[in-house]
Amino acid sequence: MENLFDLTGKVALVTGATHGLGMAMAKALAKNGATVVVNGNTPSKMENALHQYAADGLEVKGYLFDVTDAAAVAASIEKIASEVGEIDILVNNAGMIMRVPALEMSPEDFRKVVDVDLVSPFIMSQAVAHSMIRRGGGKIINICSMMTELGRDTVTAYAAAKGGLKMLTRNLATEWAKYNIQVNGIGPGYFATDQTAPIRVDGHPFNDFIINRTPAGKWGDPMDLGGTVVFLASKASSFVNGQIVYVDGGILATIGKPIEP
Ligand code: GCO
Ligand code: CA
Repeated sequence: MENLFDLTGKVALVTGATHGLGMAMAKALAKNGATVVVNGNTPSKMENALHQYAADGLEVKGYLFDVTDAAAVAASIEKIASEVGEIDILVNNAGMIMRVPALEMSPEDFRKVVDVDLVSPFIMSQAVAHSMIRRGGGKIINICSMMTELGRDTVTAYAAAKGGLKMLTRNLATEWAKYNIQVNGIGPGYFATDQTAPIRVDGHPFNDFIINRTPAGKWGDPMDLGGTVVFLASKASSFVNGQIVYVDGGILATIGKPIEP
């Protein structure tokens, strides 16, 4: 029987994949046969990341560029096409968060978060779409968040951007389905990464809150995203379009439970 999840012969680009969830997803795609291109923005982080991939026996290619810079993106996509191959799978993972009360947040900071978390997935998607259309299809996967559906104190800009990313996903799916491009999203719950390190420390009220709020009773392991990203990147999902798959240990299914005294 045909393996619907096999990614052999496909080129996948994962943005912001020098660490954290991006790295875990890039590894999952590589382990399932894809040729993986890793994007980052900091040379030292990229160097360190390439060592980590190699330590796992994975040969990935690293490209440094700023995903918010449309000209840099266009040039890099062209360079990747000639050096590695045209992109079949794009994972828009690069993101940023600022935890600032809404009353104190400057418009400049708000714009910065929206630029990285929402505008850049648009720039990236548009940059790969032309070649996907020419070659008969492709896969775009936008990394959303619990904040795509839920609010939380201090993350106004992030929530606004991640909510917008859901509708970017649906609208690109609407416009590009006819080209056999599937545009879907993954909404990770709370994962043990650098981004959540400041709020994950033992004894921090937020740490207890998340564990209590998550039916699975724990922070996610980045590798828990592997199956979903491979599914959405593969033939297995060829009629799945415009969906956000939440990988959250059950958070969105529940109102939560009382805190035990
Ligand atoms: C926060 C967290 C979240 C997570 C994740 C949740 O401050 O609440 O950092 O934003 O990073 O996106 O899905
Ligand atoms: Ca190919």
